[in-house]
Amino acid sequence: MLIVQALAPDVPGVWTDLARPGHWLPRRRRACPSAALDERVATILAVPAEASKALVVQWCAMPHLSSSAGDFAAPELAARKADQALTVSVCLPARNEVSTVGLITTAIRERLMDETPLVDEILVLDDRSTDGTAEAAQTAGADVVAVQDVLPEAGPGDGKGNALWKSLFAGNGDLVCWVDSDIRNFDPAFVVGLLGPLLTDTATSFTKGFYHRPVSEGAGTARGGRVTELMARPVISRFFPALTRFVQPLAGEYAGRRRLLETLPFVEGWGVELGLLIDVVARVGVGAVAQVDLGTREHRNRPLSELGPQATAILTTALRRAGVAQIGADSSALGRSVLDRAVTTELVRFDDAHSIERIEVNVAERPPIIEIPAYRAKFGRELSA
Ligand SMILES: Nc1nc2c(ncn2[C@@H]2O[C@H](COP(=O)(O)OP(=O)(O)OP(=O)(O)O)[C@@H](O)[C@H]2O)c(=O)[nH]1
Ligand SMILES: [Mg+2]
Repeated sequence: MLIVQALAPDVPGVWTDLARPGHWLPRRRRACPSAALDERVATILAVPAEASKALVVQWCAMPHLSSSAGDFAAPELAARKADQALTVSVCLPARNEVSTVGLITTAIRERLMDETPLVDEILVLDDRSTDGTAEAAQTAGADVVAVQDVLPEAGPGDGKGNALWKSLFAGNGDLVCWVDSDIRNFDPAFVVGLLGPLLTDTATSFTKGFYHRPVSEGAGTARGGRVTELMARPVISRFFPALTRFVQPLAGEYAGRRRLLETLPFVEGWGVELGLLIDVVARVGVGAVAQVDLGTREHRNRPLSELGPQATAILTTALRRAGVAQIGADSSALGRSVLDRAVTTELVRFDDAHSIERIEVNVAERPPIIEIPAYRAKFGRELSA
C-alpha cells in the first residue's frame, strides 16, 4: 500500500493516479512488523491540489477525533485503566532542565499517582545533564535513567528522539505518554488529556497534543512555533496533506500504545515528532489518531539562529518519508532501505560579517525497537514473519 493511500483511506480514487510503480522503494530485507511500513514509502512528487483539498474536507468531517483535556477526569480514566488491566508510563526526556523537571515530576506524582492511580511510573531520561537535572527529578520522585545506560549495546545515540526510543525499553507501561520537561506552566491535565482517548476508545492508538503558544519577547509570530509555521506546515501541506489536521504537528506531548510504538523507527533528533506522526498515520490510519487540546503551553523560545538545524532535520525526516533521496546519495542506497541510513546535511549560511558557516545536521534513525533482542526478551515479543 502506498503511504498516501494509508493516509487517506476514505477518499476513493483521489490517490489512484499517484500510484506510480516506478517510484516504489524496495522492501526491507527483514521480517518484522515495520516491513509493511517501509513498503508504503513512495515518492509523492506531485500531489494534485484537488487531492489535498479532498483530504482537508475529509478531516474537517472528523471532529470526533479532537477533544480537550477538560473532557476527561483522572479518576474515571484510572477506573478504565484498571478495567482494561493496562499500565501507564509517563516519560520525560531531559537535558539540562533543572528549573522545570522537578515541578513537572512532582505534579504528576502527587496528582496522578498518589491522589489518583492513573500513572504507574514516571521516568526521566536524562542525557548527561550538567545542571542537577537528575538530582532534581529524583528528589521529586521520578525514576531517573541515564540515556547512555539504556541498551548500551545499541550505542549511546544522540538527541531527544533517541531518548524517547530508549524510554520504550526503560519503561514498562502498556501506554506511554511523553511530555517535554521544559514546560513552565505544566498541568497534570496534559497527561490526563493525552491518556483520555486511549483509555476510552480502543480504536485510538495514538494521541497528539496541541495548544496555544503565547509568544515571549521577540519570537516573531502570534502563534509561536516558527519551525512549525515555516517548515513543518509547508512540508506537510506539500507531501502529507492528511496530516494538515494536526494543529501542532511538532508538539512534544503525545502518547500511544506500546504495541504500536515498538514497531516504528524513531528519528534520533529534532525530526522525531514529524517522523512518528507520519509513520503512525501510515500504520494505523488517520482515524486512529486523536488530537487533544491541552490549553496553553509556555516554554523557552530559541533565538532564530538555533532554528536552522532543527528545520533542516525536519525537512530531512519528511523528504525521506516522501521517498526523496538525499542529493548526492549513491544510487545503490535505494537498493537498501532509506530508513537504515543516517543522512548528514550540511546547512550552509552566513554570519553577520558574511563569513560562511557550515553546520552539519546528522539525522540518524533508530530501528523499530522490537528488532532489538533485549527488548523482545524483556517484553516477551517475537518478530512476526
Ligand atoms: N534526553 C534528552 N532530552 C533532550 C535532548 N534534547 C532535548 N531534550 C529534551 O526534549 C525536550 C524538548 O527539547 P527542547 O530543547 O525544549 O526543544 P523544543 O521544545 O523544540 O525547543 P525550545 O524552543 O528550546 O523549547 C526537552 O524536555 C529537552 O530537555 C537530548 O539530547 N536528550
Ligand atoms: Mg521546548
